[in-house]
Amino acid sequence: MVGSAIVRALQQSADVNLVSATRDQLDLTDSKRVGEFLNDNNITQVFLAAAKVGGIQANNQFPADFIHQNLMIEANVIHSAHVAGIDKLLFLGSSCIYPKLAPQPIQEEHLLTGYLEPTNEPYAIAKIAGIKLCESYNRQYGRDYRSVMPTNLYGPEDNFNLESSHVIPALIRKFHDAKSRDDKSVTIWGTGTPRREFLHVDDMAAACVYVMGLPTSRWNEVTEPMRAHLNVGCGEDISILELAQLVKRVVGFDGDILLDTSKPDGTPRKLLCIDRIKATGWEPTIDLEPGLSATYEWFLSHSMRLRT
Ligand code: GFB
Repeated sequence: MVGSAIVRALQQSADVNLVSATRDQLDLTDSKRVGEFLNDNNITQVFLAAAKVGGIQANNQFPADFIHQNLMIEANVIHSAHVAGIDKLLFLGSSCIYPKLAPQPIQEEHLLTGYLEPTNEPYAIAKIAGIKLCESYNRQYGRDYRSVMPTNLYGPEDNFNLESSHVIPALIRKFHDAKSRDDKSVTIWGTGTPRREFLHVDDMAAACVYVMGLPTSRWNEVTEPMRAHLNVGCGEDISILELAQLVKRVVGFDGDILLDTSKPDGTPRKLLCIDRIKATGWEPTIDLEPGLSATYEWFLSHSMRLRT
């Protein structure tokens, strides 16, 4: 989802020559192939958006896959970029790197100040390792490897599989299916009280291109004193029950919303402080309701392909 959005954003610049590979063409867990790819293609900048990702249940069920695949991808791409002499790289992390009970809104400085949320700790540890890889190649070799920490993302090309998806695609699919079947209710997971912040993936892609383009002096200034990572979010959060009511309205479902409290809530709140990136001049542009409507439109036009 994020990779395609970054490609769409980069395609708007005439002076960018994009080099990309599909998963079938290049397995990022294969260090030899990654090394050859980065070495042989005359690459000057790397956007590392690829990751093994999933919602709360997938993270909880497959912790080994989440930590192993993400560590492999990051270590291979970041190290091989350095070996290939590539000076600029942008690594995408996640807001789950921060402690479960971090003060809200969460500032960049809160990294490694407390325990992580157990449902996604292995994924979060891998993402923290990615930030530290970038920081270490900068310290030891003078590279300019930057990291951005997105809040929960949504939009076109999301995963709509109910077992492995994040909450927004799950709710779009649940309400759409319930409407098609004329069901009386839709069941959502947990207590509905956790709060999440959501950013449309096109805003995230714009932020990635923008951050990659910041002059080094400006990046250093805005990320002081860590010079490691920048949060990217929309600055507002909403409870899961409120989100469900919004998706219900966007999809046009008339029935009730039920709660399955046997499912985990995850972290109680995850709102990023975006003061630092805003100070550089970047702003999100897509509000949640129109963003959800556009994502539902995308789902409708791709629903045959998404029937899994
Ligand atoms: O988006 P989500 O799966 O991930 O769930 P996290 C967010 C909240 O929505 C949780 C609730 O409180 C879920 O219990 N929820 C309600 C649902 N109904 C549903 C549903 O039908 N499906 C899903 N998936 N959730 C993930 C991390 O955490 O966030 C990842 O596990 C990553 O590592 C990602 O960081 C951004 O926000 O809880």
